[in-house]
Amino acid sequence: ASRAAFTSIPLFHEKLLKSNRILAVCGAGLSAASGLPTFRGAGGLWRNHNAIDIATPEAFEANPGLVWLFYAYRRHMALQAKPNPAHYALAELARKKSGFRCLSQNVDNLHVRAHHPPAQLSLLHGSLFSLRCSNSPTCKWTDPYNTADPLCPALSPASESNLDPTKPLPLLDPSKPLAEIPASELPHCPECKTGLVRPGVVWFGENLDEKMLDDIDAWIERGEVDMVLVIGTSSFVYPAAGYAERARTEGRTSVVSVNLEITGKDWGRMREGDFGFEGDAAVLLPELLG
Ligand code: BJW
Repeated sequence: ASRAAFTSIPLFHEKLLKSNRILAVCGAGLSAASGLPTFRGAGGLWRNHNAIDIATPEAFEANPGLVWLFYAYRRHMALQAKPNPAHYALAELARKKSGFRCLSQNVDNLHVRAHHPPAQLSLLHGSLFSLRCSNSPTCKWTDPYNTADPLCPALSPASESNLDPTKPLPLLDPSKPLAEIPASELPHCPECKTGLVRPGVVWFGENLDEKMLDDIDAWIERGEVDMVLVIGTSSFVYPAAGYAERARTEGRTSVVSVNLEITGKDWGRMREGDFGFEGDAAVLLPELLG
């Protein structure tokens, strides 16, 4: 197939019209237009730390104060951010197509705030606004929805941030020392009293929710998938990165990439019936799904 066929909006609309079993796999690029930075590439640095290195159980173990400041900052930013037209377009698609299911790696709660039907949404990597005990699974304490900002007095420097990139903030200036927060000043589990409270997100090496994964597997195995939308993700991180190929049935499933940047390698991997739309998901999705 030619590049013209891969990028044809009329051909995409023709396929979408005939599709009901649709899977979307979303990543940080979906929320970029809401002002929230992605992990890899520009914006993937927080102070002089690589965001990826902070998103680990080892980092939390070594310096929970630093990791909490990062998450407190992300909670604060996500609370200020608003869902963008791409989140609304996906929520609308869910209402139009009963067979649509959205898997999102994003933890910013913007799908929920765009009223995405919950039964058609799986938050693969958890949520910034759920809390659990770092002794889990031994200690079962969780707080499924907590938007306190700041979460505790020691984390208040993170709540002075704003979405205006023209106003650099002391917290984000790597030349300004970061307050060292002792573990004693961080919230502790109200149940076991010994564990630190931690964000309810999934870090590298941690398991995703088993029931959710079983549920996704069952959905994929239930029947052939008409279309997989891969939106704003670098597709580096598993299991999310594997779902497009897992759900593909040769000759039936269209895999559709929506990304600010589609590489030569990505184009090279496309098969007949696939699509690639390069640009801001917040602009493209309303046009594609509307
Ligand atoms: C735009 C845009 C615009 C920008 N419009 N587009 C199989 C093989 C190899 C390794 C593994 C494997 N299975 C599991 C592993 C290990 C590991 C893994 O995948 N490692 C890889 C690095 C290879 N996976 C895990 O550990 C997972 N656990 C697991 O599988 O448990 C079982 C197991 C463990 C160990 C071994 C084997 C099995 C857990 C993964 C958890 C990931 N956690 C994080 C942090 C979450 C909390 C938080 O948010 O802080 O999740 S890391 C980070 O990466 C975050 C993201 O959700 C995730 C994905 O990033 P995403 O969303 O793709 O963002 P970016 O920045 O990478 O890309 C943005 C994209 O948007 C770019 O393409 C831009 O071009 C684009 N873009 N602006 C459209 N406006």
